[in-house]
Amino acid sequence: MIQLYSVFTANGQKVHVMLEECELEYSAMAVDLVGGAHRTPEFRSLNPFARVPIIIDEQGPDGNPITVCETIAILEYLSAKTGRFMPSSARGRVEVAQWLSFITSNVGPLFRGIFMFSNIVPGKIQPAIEHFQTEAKKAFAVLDAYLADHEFLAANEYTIADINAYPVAATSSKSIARGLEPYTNIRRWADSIAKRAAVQRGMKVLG
Ligand SMILES: N[C@@H](CCC(=O)N[C@@H](CS)C(=O)NCC(=O)O)C(=O)O
Repeated sequence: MIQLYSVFTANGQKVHVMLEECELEYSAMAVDLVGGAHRTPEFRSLNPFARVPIIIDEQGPDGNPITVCETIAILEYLSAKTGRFMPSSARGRVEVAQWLSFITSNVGPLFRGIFMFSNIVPGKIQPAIEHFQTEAKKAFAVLDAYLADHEFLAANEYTIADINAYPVAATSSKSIARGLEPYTNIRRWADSIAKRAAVQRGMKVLG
């Protein structure tokens, strides 16, 4: 059994979709970020950076429980545990690593910037919001150009790179004007992923 601590956001959805895709047994617990539940000493003992999602797998690689935080680490861990959603070729695995990094290191923080300056930082600093929106659109243009002649992000197959990117396209994109409307290739890719039953279930977890 896997214990999941998470929230109904794109970062959470990446892990929720992966758990559903891998058909793993898990129990989901919503963490009250607004109330500060992630800043308690108990929570920091799981993730010192005080962020979700986190999983605790009772059956870790050595048979003992393991705690995993950071979405990329969780996706890679579950992929290795189940032997799924990772290309068999070394070249394909490099492509997966590149797209995991591009989405999580570059695109995710841009949407976090939009969220923080729109909702958390006092004063609604419009130039900051516009800066992050402009940069997020540039990143989507890169993704869109790539998907013009690729069915999936890596190795011509559905992998954790797609699972990591899909919730950003489906959920985070709502915070830029016109959402995914200008990005026809991202829409084609996202529409095909949205048809998967596991994705449909995962996207609703904790919603
Ligand atoms: N790099 C982290 C980012 C996770 C993250 O930003 N989580 C947000 C929720 S989507 C969070 O826990 N925010 C709490 C806070 O910033 O205080 C990952 O990939 O898991």
